[in-house]
Amino acid sequence: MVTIRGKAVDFRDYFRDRFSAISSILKSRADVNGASSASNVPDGAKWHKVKVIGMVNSKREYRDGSVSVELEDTEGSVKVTFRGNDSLKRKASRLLVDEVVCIVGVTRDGRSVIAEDVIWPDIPYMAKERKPGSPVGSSEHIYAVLTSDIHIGSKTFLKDDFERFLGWLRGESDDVKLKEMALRTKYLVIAGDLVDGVGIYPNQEEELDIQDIYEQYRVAAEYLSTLPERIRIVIIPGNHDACRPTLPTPPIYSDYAAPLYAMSNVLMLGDPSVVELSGTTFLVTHGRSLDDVIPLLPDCNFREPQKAMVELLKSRHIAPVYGEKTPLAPEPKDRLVIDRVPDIFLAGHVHVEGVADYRGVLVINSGTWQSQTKYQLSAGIVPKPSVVPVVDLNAMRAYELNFS
Ligand code: D5M
Ligand code: FE
Ligand code: ZN
Repeated sequence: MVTIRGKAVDFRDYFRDRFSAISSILKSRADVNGASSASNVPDGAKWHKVKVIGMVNSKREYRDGSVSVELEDTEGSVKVTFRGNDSLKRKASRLLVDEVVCIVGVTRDGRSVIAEDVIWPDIPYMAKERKPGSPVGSSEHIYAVLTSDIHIGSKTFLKDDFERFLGWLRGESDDVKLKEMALRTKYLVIAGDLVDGVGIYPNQEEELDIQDIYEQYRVAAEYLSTLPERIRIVIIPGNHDACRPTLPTPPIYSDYAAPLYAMSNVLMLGDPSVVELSGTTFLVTHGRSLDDVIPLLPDCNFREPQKAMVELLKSRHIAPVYGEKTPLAPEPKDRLVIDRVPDIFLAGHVHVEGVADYRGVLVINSGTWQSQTKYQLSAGIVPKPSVVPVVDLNAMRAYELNFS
């Protein structure tokens, strides 16, 4: 059990670990070779080229489109200015405070740098022909069904659609192809917000069909118990689940979700989790930080959350921005760093299903089983419910099934 005091010194150590972990990832890139750290940029008699690794401490965007950034390491900082062409300014506006990057530019005094390029840690290209989990030449296709944000207990939980989905998973489809997929499904991964919870936001009780959190988990377990035991179910918490609110989040508390813990085919994990299923590596998170990063990232929006997830992969961090809506626990090791590149990166939370392929990684947002809530209506958020991504783990191909 890790106890977090949450004092300033804990946050200092937490950010030091983040800096060192992501610096290492950056340094493994050939194009970052020879980079210095923000506090020891070499000076000289003339302007000369430098590469500087640092954490973005602050960022200012000016009316003329130029951007200045303070880049720091554990010992000091350097000021970086972006001027000039649009492509460079776009890169500057993509920079997130608290992320760790390498700036390529020129300097004379070693304390201020004129930027020419930004290198994000990013992920390498993954070999396309790899077929995780399948013996060579095998035609035995295995499927993983990915979902999240079921919100059992909410008045807006789409019970009929969800029951239709469970029926399909039990193999009750008339369609031969769909039935075959269901029968070959080995895994169901639920990326948080299994239930709607209690007391998550003011006056939530008015929008609840089931007022008791124990009852919500009992109903959840009852639904999942109708599935064949051969389907292994992996569940991580979301912000509506009975759990501590900070990231990383431990598994849903066992005293609230006892009926789920009692199921032999259910695996309760934390957020984030890396889990290997039939040779395929899944990185699963609920995706709360998407609320923070989507408004900050150029070209990202709430209708295509998979795009912002790709940016998280480029930043190699689950929640790069600190101090917004996503509370972080300052553990000694930053477990939100995306250390190992997964085959599948799964999140939910935004309630919009979407799939992208980024450098061979399947990037998937698993949508929801909840129709538009009052809050979402007032905020102009339009969910895309009852659509489920199903991945053929041999072909690494995603299908989107609609149960509405
Ligand atoms: O969040 C579902 C989506 O709706 C997610 O993008 C956040 C947004 N949302 C929902 N309720 C709120 C409130 N009260 N404030 C801000 N944003 C909100 P979920 O985790 O299912 O509630
Ligand atoms: Fe949700
Ligand atoms: Zn959520």
